[in-house]
Amino acid sequence: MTFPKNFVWGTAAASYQIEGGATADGKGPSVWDMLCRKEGAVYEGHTGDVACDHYHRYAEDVAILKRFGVQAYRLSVSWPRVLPTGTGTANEAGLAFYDRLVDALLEAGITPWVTLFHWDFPLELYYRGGWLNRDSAEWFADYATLIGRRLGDRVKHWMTLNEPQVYINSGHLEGRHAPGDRLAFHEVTRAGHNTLRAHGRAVQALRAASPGPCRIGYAPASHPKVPASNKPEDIDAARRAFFATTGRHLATMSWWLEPVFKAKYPEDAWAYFGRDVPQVLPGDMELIAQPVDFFGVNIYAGDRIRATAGGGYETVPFPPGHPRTAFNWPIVPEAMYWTTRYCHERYQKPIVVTENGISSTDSVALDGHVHDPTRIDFTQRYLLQLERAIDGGVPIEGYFHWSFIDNFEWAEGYKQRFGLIHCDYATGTRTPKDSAAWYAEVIRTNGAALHK
Ligand code: IFM
Repeated sequence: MTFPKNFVWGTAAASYQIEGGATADGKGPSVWDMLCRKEGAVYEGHTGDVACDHYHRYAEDVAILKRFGVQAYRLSVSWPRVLPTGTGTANEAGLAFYDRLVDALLEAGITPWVTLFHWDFPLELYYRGGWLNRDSAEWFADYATLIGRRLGDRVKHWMTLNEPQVYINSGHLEGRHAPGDRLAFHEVTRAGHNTLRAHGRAVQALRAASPGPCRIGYAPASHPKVPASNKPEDIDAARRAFFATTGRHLATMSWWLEPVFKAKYPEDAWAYFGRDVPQVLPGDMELIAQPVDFFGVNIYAGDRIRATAGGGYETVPFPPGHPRTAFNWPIVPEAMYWTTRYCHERYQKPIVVTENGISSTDSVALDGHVHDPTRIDFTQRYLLQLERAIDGGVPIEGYFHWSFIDNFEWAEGYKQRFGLIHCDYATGTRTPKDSAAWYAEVIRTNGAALHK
């Protein structure tokens, strides 16, 4: 009943969601800077222009992470901050910011885990076709080389892409996320293929640029499916549902996992998408399937699945009043157990939970504190299920709570608060929530506090 001795306890955030400094020191615009200016695209017209002003307040933020005993911090680099037009001449001031941040973390005894791409795609490259352009893989490789060379002496943990499901599907098919497009489906699969090629090229580039050994992973979203009962047929039904293709979209798991871990697209999707599948040139699948060291997975909500007569399965609706987050996502702690288990069974990679957390309607109370019992309860339940997976033999190396601090929740603006630390966006004041102290105790006891 214990987490392994070297288990990594972390928190996570991403550049556009917290940094602000949208035009500071030569930063170029990203597709999110563009989308935020489009009327109606983001809740109440919010933007990431200032966000938590982490660009200027990073030292204070690192001090807070240290105070709560956080062992590792997952950050992302803003591509247009370091390469304002996406390629070509680097912006020294932007690179210097990540130097300072990484140095401050190391100085505080916190291991930086760096994601290369968490959705802030350079606007200039979007005008050159974005992910639809086959050259995007080379643009991304050059960016990866730049960052690997600059930070690789100090950063040993990398992730290439965060949740391609979301920026490709919501950004290019549904138009809800940047760049806000509603493309034909064959174009969406092309964009997806190129971003997967970019992942492969980035793995190669990071390995080549890194001065010593490093660990490289990938952080897709998950759409957890949990069995409605412990009956073997329901467990198998949930497994099949988890890996299945169910619609003409790319918000699935297998489309993003099979190429990376098995060098092929899933057969069911390939057959179903028909003429809309991407053109795969010789060498593409080998490139996409560059060996990675860990499988990062982001876990939030989930569906309950049961087997039906005749070998099918169906989703079991939640009963009325089932607990939900402020985002209205159902709370399904078993998602942690089944997702990590199904992913490990199939791909046999060490797993890191690169995101997990809850949005709630937190505010500073009269007593000056932020009381967020639902976050504590949510995290405790999910972590107990993670421990159950570890006990069951799944090699899980770490857990990153999303998020370190309240931040810009994409199309939802600042409405959703996911942080362990409350941010007053008008003043920038940081107030640790009750959950931050609770999580500190979980970290300090290597998970034993979960049983109190
Ligand atoms: O805030 C996002 C994050 O950027 C990607 N994963 C899900 C989080 C919560 O929606």
